[in-house]
Amino acid sequence: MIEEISSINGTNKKAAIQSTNIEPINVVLIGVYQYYNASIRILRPVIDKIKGINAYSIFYKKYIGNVYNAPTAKEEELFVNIIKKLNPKVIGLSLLSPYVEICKRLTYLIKQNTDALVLWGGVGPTLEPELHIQHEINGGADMICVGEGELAITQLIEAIRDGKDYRNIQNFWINDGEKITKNPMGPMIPDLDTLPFAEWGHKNMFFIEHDRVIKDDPELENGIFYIQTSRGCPYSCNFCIESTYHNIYDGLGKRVRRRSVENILKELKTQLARPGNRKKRVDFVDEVFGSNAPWIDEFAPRYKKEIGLPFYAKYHPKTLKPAIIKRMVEAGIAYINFGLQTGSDYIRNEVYERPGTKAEALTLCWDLKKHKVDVVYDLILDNDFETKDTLKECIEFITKLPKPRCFNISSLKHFPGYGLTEKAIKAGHITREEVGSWHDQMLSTTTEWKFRPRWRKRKKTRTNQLQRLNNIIFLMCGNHVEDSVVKYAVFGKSLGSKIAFHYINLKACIIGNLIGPIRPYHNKGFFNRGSWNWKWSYFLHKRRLTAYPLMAIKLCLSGEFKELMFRVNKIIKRSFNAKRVKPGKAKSLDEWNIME
Ligand code: B12
Ligand code: SF4
Repeated sequence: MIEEISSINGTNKKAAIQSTNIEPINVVLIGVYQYYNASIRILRPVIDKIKGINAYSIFYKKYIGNVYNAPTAKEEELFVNIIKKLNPKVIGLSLLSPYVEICKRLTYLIKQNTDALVLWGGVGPTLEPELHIQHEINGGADMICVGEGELAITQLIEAIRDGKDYRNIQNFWINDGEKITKNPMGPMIPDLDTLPFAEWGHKNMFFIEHDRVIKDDPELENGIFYIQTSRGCPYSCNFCIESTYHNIYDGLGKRVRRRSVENILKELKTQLARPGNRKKRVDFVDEVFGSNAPWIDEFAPRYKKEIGLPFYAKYHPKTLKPAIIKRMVEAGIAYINFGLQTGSDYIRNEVYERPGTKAEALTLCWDLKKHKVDVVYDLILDNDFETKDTLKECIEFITKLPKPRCFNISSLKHFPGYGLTEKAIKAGHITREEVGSWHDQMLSTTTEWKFRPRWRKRKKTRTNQLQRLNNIIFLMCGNHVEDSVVKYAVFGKSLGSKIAFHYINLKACIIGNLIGPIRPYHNKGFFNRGSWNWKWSYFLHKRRLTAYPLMAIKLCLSGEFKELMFRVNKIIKRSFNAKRVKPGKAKSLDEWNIME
């Protein structure tokens, strides 16, 4: 079946259309709140290669960490204008669990303004198909795709083009208003090399944000090149989607699939050879980067020689064996990211069902220090299963980590259907209704995603004392307090310790509120030292008018004049070329239950 996709990819569409005089059919794919969006960037070229089809993609608003930027009336108007103009026969939306209300609204606008068949696909429908197929939930979408979409959508579009019945295509569920047809899932794509590369800067792309539409792909201006070299993860931590995917995809093929080194390098070379290329680093967004010996033995020397850019990769601590670290260093890794997630073996093994011990993690961290590899650790706070003892264990554990320490701290989020969510419901920490609330999901994956210290407990942290310990961990992870002070405050029994404890808790709350959540950056260069980068990036984000001149001074001092010119040019272009539109009022999150 994969050969079918490859053969489709190989056809010369334009020539084929001319020879058969087919009137091209337009298809639109929509990704919400993410300009990178791997699924849309891969699915559009898959569809576009089908004979007689013109595929377009709309990136409806971009994702900014910890900010919720609701669509404005103007943005909706721009969206409607595009779809009316393209008049597509099929429109596909890709969504994560939190974006149901946004997609429901878009579906409503599509149905009001076109006759297109509307499909929903992505993580949300794959996790909870029974819910997403309902018209009350999806605002009238006709079909959902459960699981991987490349083959299913190819077959669907071909059937529609040829006027054939499309109701029995694997992976699709159909709601025709009277009955729901549920087709079984087909096998996963065994060989990822057969897929097209994620595409950047195609003329059929539209980006909607800040009350305007942009046609030039903003991702091309980004200095980092994102690339996915695999799908799936061998582990099954119960706070992660992989724990559910192992069940959903059971029996449908090998879950972890990795592209060949040749195929990955080819994609990188193609992108880096683009005129005006600005990529200075590569970010491998795989859940767990390659650790298979023959693969890494080929990847490391070839990447160094043929690409040579510093890169980031994510691992599970268990997969980071000394031989792999050596290879990664050879290849030129800029930093490795992996999850410590907790400092307690009980929380890791029993609550998160994640293998490994803190002793192993410490050995690994010191090994990486020996190899001079920068690391960003992931840590989960606001976990409703933590106790005073487990949080104290975590504090002690952090003090043992090599310095400088760089953390990425999240606030635990219970996604529908995940193993940990079921555990939390059973333990009475959260109700099924709270998990199912799209409104809360949107909040918890935007403004509430990163941990922020709080003066008073939240429902998740249960007691004020647990909240304070969480706050103090935040302060340590942001490098705002000496370990000796924390040890004295947390483990001491004296009155002085108690005072110190409340003092550092207060400091965490003030810093957290003034500077915002921790932004993880490695520690090189003047502005990137310790907590400096965190403050600097938040400042940049919040106070642009002051930040721009400061950034210009920084670039002048470091002699990056070309970069300075590029940025000045970009700001001028953005300000003067933007169509002057009256800004539409953004809806508040509470207004998102809307169908009129
Ligand atoms: C890489 C990644 C990122 C990247 C890029 C995200 C992106 N949208 O491309 C970055 C770092 C930016 C990121 C950010 C976030 N992420 Co993320 N991310 C991932 C990761 C590891 C892989 C996603 C991916 O690219 N997969 C490869 C693509 C090709 O697969 P796919 O998206 O599933 O699409 C296939 C099918 O679903 C289907 N399909 C998809 N769309 C459509 C549409 C149609 C019409 C059809 C027919 C089919 C179809 O076909 C596709 C190809 O086969 C996943 C984990 C995972 N295994 O999914 C988490 C994951 C998606 N992320 C998650 C979260 C929570 C986030 C954030 C909200 C975190 C945050 N607050 O910062 C943001 C949200 C950003 C956003 N708005 O998209 C959660 C989502 C949970 C949920 N239940 O919804 C996941 C599942 C991880 C987890 N915690 O379990 N993420
Ligand atoms: S190792 Fe990472 S990607 Fe894999 S299951 Fe655990 S959290 Fe998810």
